Amino acid sequence: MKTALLYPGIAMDGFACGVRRKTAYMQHGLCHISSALKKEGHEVSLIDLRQLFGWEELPGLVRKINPDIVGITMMSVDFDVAVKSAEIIKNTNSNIKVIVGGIHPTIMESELIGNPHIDYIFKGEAEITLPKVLNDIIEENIESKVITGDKPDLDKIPFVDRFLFKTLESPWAPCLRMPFITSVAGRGCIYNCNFCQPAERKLFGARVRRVSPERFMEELEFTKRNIGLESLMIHDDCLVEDVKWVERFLKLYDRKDFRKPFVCQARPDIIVKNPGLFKDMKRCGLAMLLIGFESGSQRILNFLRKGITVDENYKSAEICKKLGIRIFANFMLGVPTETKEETSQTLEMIKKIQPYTPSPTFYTPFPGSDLFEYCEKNNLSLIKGHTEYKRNPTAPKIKGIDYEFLNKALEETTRMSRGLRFKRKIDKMKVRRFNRRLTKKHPLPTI
Ligand code: B12
Repeated sequence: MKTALLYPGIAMDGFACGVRRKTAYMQHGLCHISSALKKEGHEVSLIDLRQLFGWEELPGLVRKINPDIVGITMMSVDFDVAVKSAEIIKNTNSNIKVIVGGIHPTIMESELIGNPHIDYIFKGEAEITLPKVLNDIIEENIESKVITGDKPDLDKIPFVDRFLFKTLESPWAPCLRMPFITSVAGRGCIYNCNFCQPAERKLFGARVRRVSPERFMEELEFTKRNIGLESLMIHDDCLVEDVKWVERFLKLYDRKDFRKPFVCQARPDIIVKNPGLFKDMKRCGLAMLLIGFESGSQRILNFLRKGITVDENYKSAEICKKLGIRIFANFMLGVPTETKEETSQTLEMIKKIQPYTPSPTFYTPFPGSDLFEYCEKNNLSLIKGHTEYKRNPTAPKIKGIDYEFLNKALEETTRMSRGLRFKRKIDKMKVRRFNRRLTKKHPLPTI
């Protein structure tokens, strides 16, 4: 069977953003589906809207690929683009079956069920179930419009298909070198923050499943051999939650030919409880941690069910500074019920922590989360359409929040981060020099 997988991905930066290499992340969900389908002998192509210059290119591409089925992935922010893509595909060839999957269809089936251009809604993970039902979908042997996927054992599925997206991924931080790759070691999150859960539990289940450190390392070696690997981002929501997993991984990664700079996400409480682990990570290449500090107010942290304290925020930052680990600091401004005094406590925290990269965002109620339900129930949301489901601090999100005040707060954080501009500049220069030397010896691979 001929399958085309469609990555909508233009809601943030528009058409052609991938051509300009502004955003060149691969989408791991589609890439896993690709390898699972190829293993069963199906032909798989990609339609990456980020590589197109406008909607007018889509029908021609669909005709050229001439697939039996198109699978579209979607986050909430992708909704409009995904739905429009489905309509164009059906108008181009009404025989093509259109199936949507990913986080948004899993949690918001009701928004898609009546759409005449969508044949099937896929909920949950696809590697096991989609290859099994593909023929039945095409032959219209499935009665229900909704299909639910079984959860795979991550050690038993093929490596993610890194060749599906035809571009190399772009390093987004000054301390990361080319070739840069992203990776996902596990699915699910044990924490219960109300700005995220229960959406992820609905998609991946209550328990976290992780690939074994051995298999993860095998995949990195395979990638290094076939694409090259000079820096790595591990996307997991909270990789460091499983200390034993990380310790085993470090043992395997701590080799002269590896020890490449890597970044991952962490929680302040875990850093405070396990400083030794982070020391080892730093020795093995940890270049930067993306830390969810979220707020400088204990009341807001409790309101968010984050399960951390203001004190842990400060202590974890101190530990990272001592160890020489760069901090990419995530903060939320304008959480429902937040007062100006509480926002100021967050600003004070950014000022004191002096992160390498401060990343303050405007709290955004994402569908599928308990805080989204709270905003709906209390009529607090100012979000008018799906494309506004992004936390970039560009538009008001919550009623009762003074966004003029928040914008001033944002300006202040930019001023505050000037101190570290020099450090970022030096990193950039060093990495540029490294990339130049490397590409002289070995030109960057093409996929
Ligand atoms: C990596 C990541 C990113 C990366 C890369 C994004 C990318 N291109 O994939 C970056 C940093 C760029 C990013 C950006 C954003 N992200 Co993000 N991201 C993640 C993260 C941490 C991992 C995604 C992943 O790879 N998962 C592993 C793969 C294997 O799972 P999967 O993609 O869900 O795919 C499986 C199933 O869903 C299903 N499936 C998926 N697609 C399809 C399609 C078909 C046809 C079928 C049958 C099945 C199917 O099968 C797959 C295999 O089993 C998730 C959280 C998480 N743990 O999943 C958040 C998450 C998806 N992101 C989220 C958000 C909000 C965003 C942003 C909007 C944030 C912002 N700036 O405001 C942007 C939007 C970017 C855009 N679309 O342009 C939310 C989405 C919530 C929602 N309701 O939409 C999540 C869930 C985090 C959270 N809990 O809040 N993100």
